[in-house]
Amino acid sequence: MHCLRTTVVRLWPLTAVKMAQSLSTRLAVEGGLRTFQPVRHLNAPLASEPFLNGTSSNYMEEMYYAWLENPKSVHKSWDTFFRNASAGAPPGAAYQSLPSLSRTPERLNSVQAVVGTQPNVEKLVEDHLAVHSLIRAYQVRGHHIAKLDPLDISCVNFDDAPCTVGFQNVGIYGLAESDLDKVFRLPTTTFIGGNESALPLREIIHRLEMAYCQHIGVEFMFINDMEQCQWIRQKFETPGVMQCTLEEKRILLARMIQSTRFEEFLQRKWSSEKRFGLEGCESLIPALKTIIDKSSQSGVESVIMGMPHRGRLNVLANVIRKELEQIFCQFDSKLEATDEGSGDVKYHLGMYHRRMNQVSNKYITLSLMANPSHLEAVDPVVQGKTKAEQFYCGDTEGKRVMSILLHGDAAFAGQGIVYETFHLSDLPSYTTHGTIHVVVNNQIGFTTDPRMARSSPYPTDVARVVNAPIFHVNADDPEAVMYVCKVAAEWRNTFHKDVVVDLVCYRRNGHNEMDEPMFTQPLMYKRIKKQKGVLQKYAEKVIAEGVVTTQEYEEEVSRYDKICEKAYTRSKDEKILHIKHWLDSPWPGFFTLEGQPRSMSCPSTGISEQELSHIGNIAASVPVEDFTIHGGLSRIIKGRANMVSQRVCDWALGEYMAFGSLLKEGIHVRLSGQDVERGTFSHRHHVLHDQNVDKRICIPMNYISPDQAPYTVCNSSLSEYGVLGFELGFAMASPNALVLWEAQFGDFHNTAQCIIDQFLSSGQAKWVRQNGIVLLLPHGMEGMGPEHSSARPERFLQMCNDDQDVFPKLSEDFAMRQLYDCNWIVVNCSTPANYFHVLRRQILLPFRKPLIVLTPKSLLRHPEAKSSFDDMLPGTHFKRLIPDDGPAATNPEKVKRVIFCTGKIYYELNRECKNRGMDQTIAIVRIEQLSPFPFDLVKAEADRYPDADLVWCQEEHKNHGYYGYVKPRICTTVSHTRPVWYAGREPAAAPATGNKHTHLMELQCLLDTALN
Ligand SMILES: Cc1ncc(C[n+]2csc(CCOP(=O)(O)OP(=O)(O)O)c2C)c(N)n1
Ligand SMILES: [Mg+2]
Repeated sequence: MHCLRTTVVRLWPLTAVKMAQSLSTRLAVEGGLRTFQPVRHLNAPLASEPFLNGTSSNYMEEMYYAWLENPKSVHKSWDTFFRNASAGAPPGAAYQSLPSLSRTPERLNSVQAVVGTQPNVEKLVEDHLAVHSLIRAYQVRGHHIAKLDPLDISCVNFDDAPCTVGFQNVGIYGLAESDLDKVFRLPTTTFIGGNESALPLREIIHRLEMAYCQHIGVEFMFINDMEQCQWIRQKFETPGVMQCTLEEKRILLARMIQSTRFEEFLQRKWSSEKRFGLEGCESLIPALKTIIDKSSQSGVESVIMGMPHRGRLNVLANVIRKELEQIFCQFDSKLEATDEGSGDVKYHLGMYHRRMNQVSNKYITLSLMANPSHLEAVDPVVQGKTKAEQFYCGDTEGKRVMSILLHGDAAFAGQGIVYETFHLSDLPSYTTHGTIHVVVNNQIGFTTDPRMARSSPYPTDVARVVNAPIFHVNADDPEAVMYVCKVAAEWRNTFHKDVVVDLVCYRRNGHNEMDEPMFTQPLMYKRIKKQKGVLQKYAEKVIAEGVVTTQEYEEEVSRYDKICEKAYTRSKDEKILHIKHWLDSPWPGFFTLEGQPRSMSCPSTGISEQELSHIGNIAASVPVEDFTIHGGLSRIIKGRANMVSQRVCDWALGEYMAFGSLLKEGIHVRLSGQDVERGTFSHRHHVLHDQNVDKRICIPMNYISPDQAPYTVCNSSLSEYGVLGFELGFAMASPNALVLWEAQFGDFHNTAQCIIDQFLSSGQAKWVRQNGIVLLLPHGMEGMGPEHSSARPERFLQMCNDDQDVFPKLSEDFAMRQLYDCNWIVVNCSTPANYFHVLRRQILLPFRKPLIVLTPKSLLRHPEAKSSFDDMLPGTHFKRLIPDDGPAATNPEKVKRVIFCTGKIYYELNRECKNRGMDQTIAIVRIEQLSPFPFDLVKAEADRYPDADLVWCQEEHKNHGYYGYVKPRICTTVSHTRPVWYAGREPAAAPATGNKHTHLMELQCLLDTALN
């Protein structure tokens, strides 16, 4: 049963012993790094220093770290103390009072001027230390006692002892009530004084409570950068800094009206429809608008947003400003969509809109990315798209394009992708230079309360890993919300780092409007029923303040209601639904005005001899002077030069040719993934490292031609979900870039399964949005054990949308039509030339489809897996199927068996077949493009050998690999007139054996079956 929880407020300073313990640990850890030896263990001795007590230890810690940085930055007395302490002085002996501290007449006079007649200097120092400690305690833990929860049932549970703060409890800090009216000098680490450098203790406490313990709770003291901490202190401590102007209040009220009345309107018109309303967090709308206004004022021209279900329609209507009738007609289930594809529910669709920002008077483009139900999955996609837009407009510092991510409290804490996305935030090839995160913290996730949903006190703690400040705010105080949003936007604009706004609110209805929350949260919902709406509360406040009159307020309400009513009437006239109108990433110019491809053909993907040798020579060179490469690499480069002179390519060189030629044609190429720069298998070496100069690198691919497009190759963080999502987002921004993500080994793609299922395979069907991303999945059964062997092609093939039972109508443009109709392309190339062609085809196609390439491991160095330049010249193209080109093909009537296969097994089959002298009677046919299935070419092969057995051979186990996909399609091709036999491993649970010997036995056995 849900029970009301009260925040246990805690502002304990650390006790002296605790402090000493922590300090001693840190000294021990850091001592080695900072080279002062021997490390003194300060545990007991520190606690017994005459002047140290609980109240001064925080202060001492500050002094200590300052001293470590620069001994001159602290007073001489501290310098002496820390020197003595670290040199091992016995307890009580480290401290030496200095003449300057106690005896200088001027100093004494100035101190006495502050505190009046102070007979005891030691007491004076102690009291100041206590006050400084108190100030710091508010800065660190003021948010523990801020009134953040509109319902006052917050579940935030800090594992500290309970503590009372306020005037009556200063004793905890070693101060007496009689000290309240004494004046204390303020440290430079606070701004509560405004223009004053000293204040009475009573006023100090009052101001700290105003800054840190009202409706805003600021978490920032974990930030390592002192300048950033000071910046935040200034933003929240400066007296009067949070006050709004009359104009701001009026705008805020109008926005609160829009937000609230929009939900009410939907509720009135469609009371039984799910919409995941915003009731209980209506201030989200003014919050986002404030962030956008502020950012636009500072020069941001494009904002890319990602958000979950809650309040999405409201954001579309009132933030992005989608036409209301377009939103309303989505509620009409009878409206038919004109566009291809299966569409999506209204609270998943995206949107793109450019408009004038009224506050900044500048144009701004807002886009909300379409997303699946899978919470937080859109986060990296938004970041990738943002990065791409920054890249294309040369915005290297994130000043013109930015992202905003919205989150639910349960999802933010629970979904690992949040963490994975945060870890991209500061990486050079992935940073978007600061994201503003807004959490709709309604203190519940569906039916689960936070006590059961997370182990951290706040749902936002994950953001601490990247030193992002976190502003918690009571969402029932719209002015406080406004203020933190303003600061968040300024923070992003100043430091270009992530920041989190935690809107602590509630959810007035159930999870959706049909859901009964009282089943599971009875007390919470009894409280919510009594809770006055935030608009009503705010309207009463501003009317009482005289900001607006009741009449003005009511007029504004009815004005907005009328806008909704009119749009509702117009929505009735809509006859058809255009999913295209909900496109989040249009590609102007790429399609016709009707959204169709400009042609249905693909030119030859070959390139000229001259170009092949030029790119080959670049691949075989170090194009900068005085650059020492590793000896092993010199050999590789020499090998490349040899290949170029012999007019052949291996796999890496084929890839080089594809990338280099596209770059030369002005197509940006971006290759990202774990260790892609060198290549997991040490074959690629796209980034050369000077062996003598640290961090000096050279990327020869950027030296192909002076007017080429830039090449980006980037080793990524060790995340598949995050990085694949990011690259998918990058590929979304423009059709004129080849964006590739490579898995370290193909099977690791499954930790990114959500991106594959929800975006790649089904994205176009749901959101009429194409994407040309390429997935490179190294794989192959080579006795490396159950992992690293299979890229799980069966998973990709199972999701292909072509019909296994229908032999398609063949036409001249059959191959293109098939590609146009498919949801993605799956290939397994057996030659470098074919790999080269398929990569180039990706760009030369007049439309975009995701391309899944099952790439090889052993073929990277296989002497036979080489291609002649002849196969890459103008007029050549990607081969969907490679027929047998040996003796079998010359005399097809002699052929007894046709073995269809794909990828590396071809080389094993071919060798074995030749060794056994069976190449006259057995034809081996490679299916290079598995999906869409080359029905036409397979039919031609089957017809060529009419009397032959048909066999599918694969190295994977029977329930894995390609068999399940290929067999029914071959059967359909031959109209079920001939059986398709299987040669491969037996069904198994694991993708491969862990035993090398067994592996070889299995291989021999499958080759025997195939050839026997
Ligand atoms: C990855 C994922 N798992 C489960 C769900 C099912 N689900 C939908 S909403 C929801 C609760 C979300 O809670 P919260 O993030 O706090 O957002 P709120 O609905 O409270 O705004 C859950 C579990 C989902 N959509 N996505
Ligand atoms: Mg929630």
